[in-house]
Amino acid sequence: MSFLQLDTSLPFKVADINLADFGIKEMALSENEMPGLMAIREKYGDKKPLKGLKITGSLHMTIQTAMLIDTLKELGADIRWASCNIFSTQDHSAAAIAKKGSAAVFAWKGENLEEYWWCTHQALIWPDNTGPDLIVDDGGDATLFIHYGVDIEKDPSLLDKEYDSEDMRCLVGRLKEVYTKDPKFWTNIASKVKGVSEETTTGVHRLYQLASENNLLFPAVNVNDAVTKSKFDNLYGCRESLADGIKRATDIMIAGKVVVVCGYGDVGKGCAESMRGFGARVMVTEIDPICALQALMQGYEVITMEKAVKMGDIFVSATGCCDVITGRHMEMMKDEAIICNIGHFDSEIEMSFLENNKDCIKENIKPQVDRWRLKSGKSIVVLAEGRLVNLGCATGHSSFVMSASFTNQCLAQIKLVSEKLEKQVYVLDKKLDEEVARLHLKRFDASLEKLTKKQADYLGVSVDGPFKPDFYRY
Ligand code: NAD
Ligand code: 9W1
Repeated sequence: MSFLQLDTSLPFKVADINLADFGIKEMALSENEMPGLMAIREKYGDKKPLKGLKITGSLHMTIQTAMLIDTLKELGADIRWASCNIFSTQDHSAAAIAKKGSAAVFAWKGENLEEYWWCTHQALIWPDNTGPDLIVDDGGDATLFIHYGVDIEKDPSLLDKEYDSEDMRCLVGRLKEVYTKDPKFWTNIASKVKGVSEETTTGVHRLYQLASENNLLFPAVNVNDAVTKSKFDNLYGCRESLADGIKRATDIMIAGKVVVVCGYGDVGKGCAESMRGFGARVMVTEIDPICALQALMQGYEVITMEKAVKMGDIFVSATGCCDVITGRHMEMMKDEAIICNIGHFDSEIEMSFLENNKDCIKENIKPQVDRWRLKSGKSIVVLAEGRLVNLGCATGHSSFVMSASFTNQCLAQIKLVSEKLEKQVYVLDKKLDEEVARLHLKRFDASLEKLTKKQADYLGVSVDGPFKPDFYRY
């Protein structure tokens, strides 16, 4: 197998370095919307808690991530970066980071998988052939790289296995090359890693699995489950980016339309509220009686897909489940109904019904917008090929949302270097969660009540928090 050669002396690889000034201007514009990150710079800029530490990042190379990188840099870190997704890089952001010299960055929009794993590898190894002290991971690929490298060094027969996924074939191809040169390479790298902070549900899930099998090679911090991360991602993020995606794709008027939101969890709650805000009549489908009742208490109609399919003008899946909008549903929909997904990245809409069916004819309107003519002669409009509409048809979450998330990342990195930790998965203290929220209050004219000693005793909490018990759900 031929593959892309590692070159640790390369300062960066981006699509177009000429986009840097645009990226730098957008970064400056985002400062006002990323108050958490700016406050971290202010608070720790002098102390430099990450001084001399090498950080590998594997996270969407966007303007918001560029702001995270510059913040970690200001805390003293020496940084290498790759995107965690082949499509999510904003090329002007990557160029900005390259030109500023904030990090050695290897990322461009539209990498192939071979290139993707080369970029991740490039981000993991420094010019002196050492690895990171710390990892910022989103989805777990940088963590996987090291862990699978070590697995192979313990059991080289893994190199000769057949791998189903193209991702694994690319990764193992690279690991094979490393193994023939140095059969202890990743074991040495892993022994020096102080820890990883993980951004997403999927990545966190992998970490708990590793920990439960006693195979976690370094401490990990679960950033995903901070309230100031997950609520912003799921509820407030999607509440704004769903409409952005639908409108950029179709320019449709939402007022007066019937919007069917499938799933009324955090994402569904945000989507329903947003669509109602535009003047749509919103209907909800659910399987869970508690969430269904919540939808009713907000004044939404709760019905089955069976009934909803005939009424909806716009369908939004937000369940995390599979086969939520099926071919059978599509056939019953009104002519020109719009269908989109903001939940699980590819399982919610049965795209195979359209794609593998000679009676369904695709007419591409523009990138990420297709009109499919069905057997009945009626058409439906499918956004982002059934994948995430807020990423495919818009640009993901706003800076403010990402600021909350990335402020947690910074605090997680500081935790990893300032505490003695076991090879386990930790969550951030509730007090830090409250701190992240507090830093974002500064963007507004908000001032909080302060508990007296008597009131604190009355509530059974300390005057300076945490203010809620561990099991509290926000
Ligand atoms: P959640 O578990 O809070 O909500 C999902 C809801 O869907 C639940 O209430 C569940 O009962 C319901 N549900 C499950 N199967 C169903 C079905 N067949 N029909 C109707 N309802 C059904 O999860 P969440 O936080 O709202 O996240 C939902 C999905 O959105 C996840 O896959 C998550 O990864 C994804 N997500 C996407 C983005 C984005 O930017 N696009 C951001 C955050 C989360
Ligand atoms: N993350 N900076 C696409 C984003 C892909 C993406 C993805 C975000 C951000 C959900 C993170 C086309 C940014 C990211 C812009 C973009 C995500 C996947 C962000 C929203 C999550 C699988 N997941 N996210 N901004 N692509 O918005 O880092 O425009």
